[in-house]
Amino acid sequence: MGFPKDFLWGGAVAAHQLEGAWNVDGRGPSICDVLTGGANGVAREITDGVMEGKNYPNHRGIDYYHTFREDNALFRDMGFNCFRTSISWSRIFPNGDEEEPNEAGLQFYEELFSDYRAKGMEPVVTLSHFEMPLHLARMGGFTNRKVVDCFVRFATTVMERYKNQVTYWLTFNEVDNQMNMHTPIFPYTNSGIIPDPDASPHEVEQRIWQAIHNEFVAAAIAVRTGHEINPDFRIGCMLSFVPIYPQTCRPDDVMLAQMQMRDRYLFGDVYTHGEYPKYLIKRWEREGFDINMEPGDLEIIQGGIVDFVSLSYYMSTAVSSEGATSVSMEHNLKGLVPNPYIEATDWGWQIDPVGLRYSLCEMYERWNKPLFIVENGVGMYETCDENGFVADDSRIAYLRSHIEQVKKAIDFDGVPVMGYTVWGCIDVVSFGTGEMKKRYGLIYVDADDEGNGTYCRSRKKSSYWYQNVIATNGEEL
Ligand code: P53
Repeated sequence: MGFPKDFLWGGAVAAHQLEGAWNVDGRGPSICDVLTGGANGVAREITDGVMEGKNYPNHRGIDYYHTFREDNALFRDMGFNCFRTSISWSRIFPNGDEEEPNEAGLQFYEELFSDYRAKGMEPVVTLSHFEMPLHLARMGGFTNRKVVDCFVRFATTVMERYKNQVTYWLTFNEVDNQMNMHTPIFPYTNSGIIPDPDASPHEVEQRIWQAIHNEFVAAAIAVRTGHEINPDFRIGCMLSFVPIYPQTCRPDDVMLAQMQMRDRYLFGDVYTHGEYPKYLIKRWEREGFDINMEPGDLEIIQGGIVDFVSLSYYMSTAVSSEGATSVSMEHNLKGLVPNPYIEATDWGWQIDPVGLRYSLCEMYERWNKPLFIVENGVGMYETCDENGFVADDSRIAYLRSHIEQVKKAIDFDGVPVMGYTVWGCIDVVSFGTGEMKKRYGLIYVDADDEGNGTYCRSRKKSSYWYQNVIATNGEEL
């Protein structure tokens, strides 16, 4: 009963949100380096290159590039047995389309991964976490087929180089998140599409579908190549899982929720079944989308089935067929309504621990693959008390209630869950808003949105709580 003995417990981050050192040791600019800082309710701006006088929080991150040994010691002290981070593509291929990689970038991750191992943490590595070299985004991101070749070269290079250091790989972070990006909430899509104000909504959607197809091909090649490089590799996809509930039992509400869930399910359907689902093919035909596929693409997709499915889980949403106002800026789906049964964070993310168990059951019963929760956590405003301590009891309550539901999914429902990593286990730059003050960490970082502060680290109350959770393998919550 309870969590399996080899359960992976740890934390999760992404290169651009914590490394900083954006232009050192040969690194090229990534798309995240031209994103300004936003605020709660204020979208980030994407600028045409780095502009004088603007605030680019990802340039500094929390300087993990220089502090990783000390930070990793804190993670080890908490008892993490795994750690999820991503490789910054533009450290390895500064522009993305070079023939040869940047050795200094490869060297950095070699040192980083060996430090995790030395401290007892299994690295879990995302190949592309919301970023690509800026040059590739300017070429159209994944709408451009050449970017598939660049990605494959990047993926092959790093999987070859780290074949004895890394076993767990994830392809594209929250690949499904781009389905919400028809709205100008995110300044670009995670497939690297920079908005074009002259494009019609139909053209925008056409580009997104093309990028998605190209990413499916790229991911499938990475899965196949990875298994050739090391048959012990376990390679997964990564989905942002936000279940959509019908607001009422009105049949139209139920149907609407099912239709909107397809925008999430379609990714896992392709990654685990190796083919496009019928409902998607029908939709492309009906809505006049014409996806350019090269001969052999469908076979490639068929041959690249993932070993496991990883997910982020933060919240659930609800929809009404009568239409309503949006409850969450980041999830500006049609017909979204507030769920009166649950509370939301200051950023409007609706807290729903049961929704995590519901999601795990839905995903496993649909896809029949082991699941890995690689992000879960809560963003909050926080300040230190006079002793420099953050007593983050509400974060403990959030994590406890979610881990309880994971336990039920394992014990009661029989879902094979491989691991659980807390998002932003150390305070990092928020992806959505660029803020430092939207904090997820179990470790506090003394820095503000403008980059002022000592950047000193200190453990919050939740870090001691989580340490005990790991030490008891989830028995004491
Ligand atoms: P931030 C929206 C909805 C769900 C997950 O997000 C999301 C987003 C993006 O805003 O992204 C993931 O920092 C993502 C991380 C991100 C984290 O959730 O906007 O994989 O990079 O930081 C939390 O509060």
